Amino acid sequence: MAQSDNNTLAVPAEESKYVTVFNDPVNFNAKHPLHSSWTLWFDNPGKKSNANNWEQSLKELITFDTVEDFWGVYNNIMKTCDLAISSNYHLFKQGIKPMWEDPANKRGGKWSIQLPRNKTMGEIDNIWLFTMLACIGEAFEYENEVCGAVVSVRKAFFRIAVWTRSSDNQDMAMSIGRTLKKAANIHGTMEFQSHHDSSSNAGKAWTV
Ligand code: MGP
Repeated sequence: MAQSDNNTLAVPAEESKYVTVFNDPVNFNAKHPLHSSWTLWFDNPGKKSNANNWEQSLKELITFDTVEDFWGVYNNIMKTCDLAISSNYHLFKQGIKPMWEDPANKRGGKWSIQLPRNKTMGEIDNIWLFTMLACIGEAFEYENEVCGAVVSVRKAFFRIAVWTRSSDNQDMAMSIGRTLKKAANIHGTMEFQSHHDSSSNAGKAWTV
């Protein structure tokens, strides 16, 4: 480490491959890049929505690619517990629309759990926060498999889901399900279902 002119410790850029706050401890303005850029979406489709017009209610809110910008977004949007019934937040890798029809999702599926609203009100904000942190922080062994995450606010429950790129590899799916449960401290059984089965209301595939 080098002693800079104003007596603060500075890491010369060539000594570290990462840009951290220590590269400029005076201005403290370095940002920590995420591996992927992520886009936050919101929707509240309402009762008149169906599979044909559902996309129209999707609103793209913001894209970020650093840790600091994630917190900037998180600290300035409404918490899940305060959202109106029928609302959803979708956090997806940039370029992937949070819908079954997107090329990245169309052969995929999702891990999900419905948590009773009355019992989960005090915990849902942290469960969603830690779900997002697991996604953007690449907690998953098969990171490339993860397309995004969704939190849904319904009259009787909150639903947390993580969407995957494929739905035919049980080992990969189980690994993601187990990691998600642990990272977000989710109690209860999560179910995996392919989007194809969700849209046709077919049975569940795997549980964790
Ligand atoms: P939902 O909100 O995922 O299910 O989908 P939920 O919470 O069980 O239902 P709700 O009525 O309580 O909100 C609800 C409906 O939205 C679906 O039946 C579709 O009509 C539409 N929809 C949801 N998604 C995720 C999609 C999608 O990806 N593509 C299309 N075309 N429609 C969708």
